[in-house]
Amino acid sequence: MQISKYKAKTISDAISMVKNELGQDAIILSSRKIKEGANGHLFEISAISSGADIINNSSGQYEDVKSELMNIKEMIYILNHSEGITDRLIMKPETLSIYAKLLRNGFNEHYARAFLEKGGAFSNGSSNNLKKIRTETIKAITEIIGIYKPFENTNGVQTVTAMIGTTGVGKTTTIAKLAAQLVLKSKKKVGLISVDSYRIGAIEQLKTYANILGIPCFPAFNRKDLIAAIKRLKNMDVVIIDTAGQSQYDEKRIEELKNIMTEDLKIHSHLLLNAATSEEEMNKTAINFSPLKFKSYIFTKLDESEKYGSIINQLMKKQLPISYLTTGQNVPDDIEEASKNKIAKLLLNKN
Ligand SMILES: Nc1nc2c(ncn2[C@@H]2O[C@H](COP(=O)(O)OP(=O)(O)OP(=O)(O)O)[C@@H](O)[C@H]2O)c(=O)[nH]1
Ligand SMILES: [Mg+2]
Repeated sequence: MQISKYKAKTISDAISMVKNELGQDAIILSSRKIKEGANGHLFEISAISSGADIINNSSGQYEDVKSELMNIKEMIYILNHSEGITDRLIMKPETLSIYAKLLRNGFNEHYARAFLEKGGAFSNGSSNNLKKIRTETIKAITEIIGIYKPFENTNGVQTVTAMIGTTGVGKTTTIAKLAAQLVLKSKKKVGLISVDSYRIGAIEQLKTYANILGIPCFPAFNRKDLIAAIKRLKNMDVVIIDTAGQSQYDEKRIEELKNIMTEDLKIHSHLLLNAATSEEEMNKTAINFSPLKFKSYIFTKLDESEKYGSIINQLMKKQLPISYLTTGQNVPDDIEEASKNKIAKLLLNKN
């Protein structure tokens, strides 16, 4: 195995030299900053070509070495895509590993950098305090997470909420979970309304849950029906309105829903977003549903998502509190009240 060393004024130049000589798949073994007299600092990289026979199958440590190499390869990829902060990242391995974790978890690159910056990762003299950088970065992330509890401390005032969101995001299932918990655990009187003028039989799914719980459930096809239904449920502590799934691109239908759930009815809407959807799609959904002035986000299907950075990306674009997280198809168990701790854990548990 031939280890080659490359020196250059910047890390990017040194990486380019490695690639030119050893190929795109070269493996970087180490990097360091060295002092070079009057010329100032230089970076030195030790590397080998990817074909080098450094893995001895019979050593018993094959898997460890392989996974280490995968990590290094990923780090090189990240460094190559970190224009502007490559030098700073490579000199602080701990910072690089937090950065990699955030990117792997779906954080938008710019936000990941901003959080690291806020965590003091790039300020002078902080290199000796890497644990602090990690703690401060996590703090910077959790600071932007707000929590909303739609059904807490209503002091006898009726809460009327509506679940809105795209088709199939989990509105009806989430309402069933919430209604069950409110009825069974919090001993609240709950009534349901289905506002769905598009699908014949749309109310059946909701009614099935309502029947199991022994709570009232009414359909409403227009504003007049809705007002009448709310009136019939005036003795309930909580009214939850299910809405027809809208395509996030169908602005006309979102406008129609706005004309049914008019502002004077003081309905608190909550937008459900599938945690697995792309950053762009999620944001487009939030923008297009914004005429309904929703009060919080509910992130659904966390169990189907491998990345949770999208939650933070969305908060960075439109900052609103989070009320619930849903984690599976089981009614009523697969729902959790949102909490900063829970979300921070989700975000940083990735290897
Ligand atoms: N894996 C998983 N599936 C879920 C979750 N929440 C809902 N679902 C499933 O997603 C599918 C659609 O759920 P619904 O509650 O009918 O969705 P909806 O938003 O009411 O759909 P429309 O009324 O058609 O707009 C069902 O199969 C649910 O069981 C969740 O947290 N995780
Ligand atoms: Mg539904």
